[in-house]
Amino acid sequence: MKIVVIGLGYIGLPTAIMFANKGHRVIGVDVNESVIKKLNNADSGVEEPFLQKELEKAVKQGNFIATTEIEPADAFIITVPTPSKGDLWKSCDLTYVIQAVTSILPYLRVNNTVVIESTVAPKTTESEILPLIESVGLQVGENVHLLHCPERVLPGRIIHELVHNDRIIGGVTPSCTEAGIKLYQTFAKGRLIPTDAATAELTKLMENTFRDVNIALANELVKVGETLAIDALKVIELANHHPRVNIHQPGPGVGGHCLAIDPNFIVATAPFVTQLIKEARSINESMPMYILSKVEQIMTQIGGRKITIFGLAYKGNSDDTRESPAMTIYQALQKQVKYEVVAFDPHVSLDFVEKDIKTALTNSDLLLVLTDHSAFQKIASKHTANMRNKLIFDTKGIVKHFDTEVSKIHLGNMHTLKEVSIMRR
Ligand code: SAJ
Repeated sequence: MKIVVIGLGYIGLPTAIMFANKGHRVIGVDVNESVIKKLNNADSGVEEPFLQKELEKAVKQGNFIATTEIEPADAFIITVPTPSKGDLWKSCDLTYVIQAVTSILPYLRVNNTVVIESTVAPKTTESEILPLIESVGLQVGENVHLLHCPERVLPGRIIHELVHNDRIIGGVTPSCTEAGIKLYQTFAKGRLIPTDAATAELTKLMENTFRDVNIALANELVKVGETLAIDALKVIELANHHPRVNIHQPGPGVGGHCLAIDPNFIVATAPFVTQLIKEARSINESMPMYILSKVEQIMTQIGGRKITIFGLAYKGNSDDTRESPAMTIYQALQKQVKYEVVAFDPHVSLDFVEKDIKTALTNSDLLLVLTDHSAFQKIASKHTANMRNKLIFDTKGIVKHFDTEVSKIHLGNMHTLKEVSIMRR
């Protein structure tokens, strides 16, 4: 089969490679010339386990070619980004999807399959994409197949999860679903679950919304714990011993390109019946401000000046800073002239990030942990020795540092904040 994959990002590229390594001829299309060049030289350019090896295999066997030009194929898979629009409800911006679908129209032939993998608002495939496909004289469900087939993979495990996760295959008609199952079963080992396009779209959005709402519950619990002087982290730990309870972890907010964006796509399509989703979003969005107010309180109490931020990525062991609450907090503190703010993140290589952990912490008054990178578990006395005030504010519950000289504030003991005093070295 010949397959064109449009958008060679963190989903499109591994998907294209998986098809190629199952013997399909895959044409990967992207607008970014430098990405194309790298890929044709078998350089994936991203840190993702097994991807580089799989790409090398696909390029060597001649089954994968990257280009900026579309060409005729049996199947077209759209994996372009769908950011949030700047409107009232932060609805789904379909610009790239529409551009991608429009670009394949001249090449569409009878019996082709068109897959929208990009995350989209409910009913988009049927109401926005179907009319485009049919504008060239084809009939969806009759002589061309159209479906929504969302991805569910976790960065860091993309290759494994692409193959092994169950997948929702949502055709606009049952024959479209069948065509989708035929296509994906060439590499997927998980169950391919048939449904319709709109159900698939809402399912994908609800998966991420479930996590967003659950995290909001944990974040609200932190505020309750502070008010009642009860350790919220302990409450979560104990509650999760119940066999049917799984409260997520609180933190400085929710980042990334999925949880912070997808719930709004549901709200935007049904704004008057989505109070809980909206409230969860606003609780999670309030967290950077909440953390900032606590930092302010601490710094005032100790008369501190230098703040060292550990972690800018939106989640642990990732270099991704998209929608990162840590970035929001860093930027807000950075604007305040009364503070000297230094950021340290072993995964993020932005210009302003301090690379030397010792320099980052020397004369610091507060070590503010905003990301749960595994490396931060190993923060030890040798790192904190040169701090001016030995104080750690760990918003992710990751630091295991044991040293009676060091005070530790976390989201379970916020009620003790007023007792924080100067711990000069
Ligand atoms: N977070 C918390 N507390 C938690 C879990 C996460 O505050 O208990 C925060 C993280 O720190 C981060 C944000 O939430 O800022 C999102 O992290 P995540 O690991 O929950 O999710 P993503 O956005 O990296 O990936 C999600 C995944 N969805 C689920 O696990 C249901 C992934 O499987 C999806 O493929 C991906 O969204 C996507 O593309 O939709």
